[in-house]
Amino acid sequence: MRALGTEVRNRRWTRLVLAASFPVALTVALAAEMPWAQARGRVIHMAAVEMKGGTQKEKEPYPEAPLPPGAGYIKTPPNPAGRWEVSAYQWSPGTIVVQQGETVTLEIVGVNGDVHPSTIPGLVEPFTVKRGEITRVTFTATKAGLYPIICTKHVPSMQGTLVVLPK
Ligand SMILES: [Cu+2]
Repeated sequence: MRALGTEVRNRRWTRLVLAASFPVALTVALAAEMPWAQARGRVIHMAAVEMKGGTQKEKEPYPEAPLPPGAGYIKTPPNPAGRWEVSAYQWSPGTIVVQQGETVTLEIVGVNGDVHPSTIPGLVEPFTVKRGEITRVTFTATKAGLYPIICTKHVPSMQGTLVVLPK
């Protein structure tokens, strides 16, 4: 009786495992059926963002020294109410790590700034990220190393790093 009980429990357990793994198996099977799903490889989500901060000049004096030139930094002197602001355009995340030989797709959404003309020299053709839109950049990094992810408009701050780890 005891052995039978165990068998029934095992069968129930097997059924449960099969039921739970079915959606996973289905997803894998569907992904294999769709060439684009394979071609995209691992999807890495990124955003073009503008970090912003500000304060009152009475609390913190406005720093008169200019920031490095380029549209990446914006510093606004105190307004009539005494508030000043500073912002920096960046990629989020700023560092992307992939394996040598791995196919990945950067899926980039534009959040701040209207357009970001961009490039990853030596890896992909130039591309543009627009606010409210998704830009997908697919590549296979065959050579290990560090590659800059550059927005040519918001220099010098909007430069990330793509790390291709050696196999
Ligand atoms: Cu930009």
